[in-house]
Amino acid sequence: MQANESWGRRWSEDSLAMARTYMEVACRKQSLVCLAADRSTMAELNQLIDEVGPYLAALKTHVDLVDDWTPEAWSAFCDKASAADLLVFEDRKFADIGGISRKQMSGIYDIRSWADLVTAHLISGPDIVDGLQAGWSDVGREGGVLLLAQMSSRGNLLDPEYTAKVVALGKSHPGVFGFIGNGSRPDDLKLLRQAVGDGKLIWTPGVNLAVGDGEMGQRYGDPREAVLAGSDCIIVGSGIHKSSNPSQQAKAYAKASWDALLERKQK
Ligand code: S5P
Repeated sequence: MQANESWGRRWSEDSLAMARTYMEVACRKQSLVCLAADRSTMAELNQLIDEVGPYLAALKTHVDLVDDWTPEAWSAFCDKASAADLLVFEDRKFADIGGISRKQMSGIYDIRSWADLVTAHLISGPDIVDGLQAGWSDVGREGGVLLLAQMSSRGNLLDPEYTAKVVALGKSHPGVFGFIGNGSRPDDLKLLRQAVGDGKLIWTPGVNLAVGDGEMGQRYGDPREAVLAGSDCIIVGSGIHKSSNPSQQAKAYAKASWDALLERKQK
């Protein structure tokens, strides 16, 4: 199925190249799943791609939690992700002023050279998006920024007023790929989608086929409900990588998310 058919208004109203790239990958893979690859060794990370790569559209990393990280091993890992037709998303949650964020895209991890997407808080103001985009431009690459509009963890400080400001500033910014919303609360997510409109994507962590509470204050909602409420990508971590059968689980998340997109399209 063509991306414009599956994604409807989201496809026609979104103008960021990386957003369309994502929508196309999701169609090829028939999956709206981004795996939160929260593993701390290169061997485990590579194993995850081997096991579940076919069922994912993107891979979310926390590069700074890898114990045996080397530039060479990381580069091979990114090549492997690319061969598996996956976008690479570094969940760095940048939050500093624009100029420093630009520099933080380089440094030892050199995120600008391999990440297609990064997360940022907008607490320091909208220049952070320009800083991150400048980071990619510095190496002749393009990428997209996902702004944290909501969080899934209990007690977080991103209240509705803050969310509304992030959405208002982010939805008209050309460097913004979309927003992180809370997948554990479909009603909140529907409101977020109304505020965002169709021109930007919403990606949601806090999603698990087993709904309820996770570790250390994490909360979970159902993948289908999240997509029907307006999520364009479900970010799933432990639901896949801590399962006794990761590939079977990844397949189940892919099916739930893709079927929900097709169901949403009918509405
Ligand atoms: O609000 C948030 C934002 C993010 S990006 N809540 C989150 O849990 N995340 C990330 O999603 C978090 O950093 C982790 O990598 C993933 C959720 O993992 P899980 O194991 O709880 O599914």
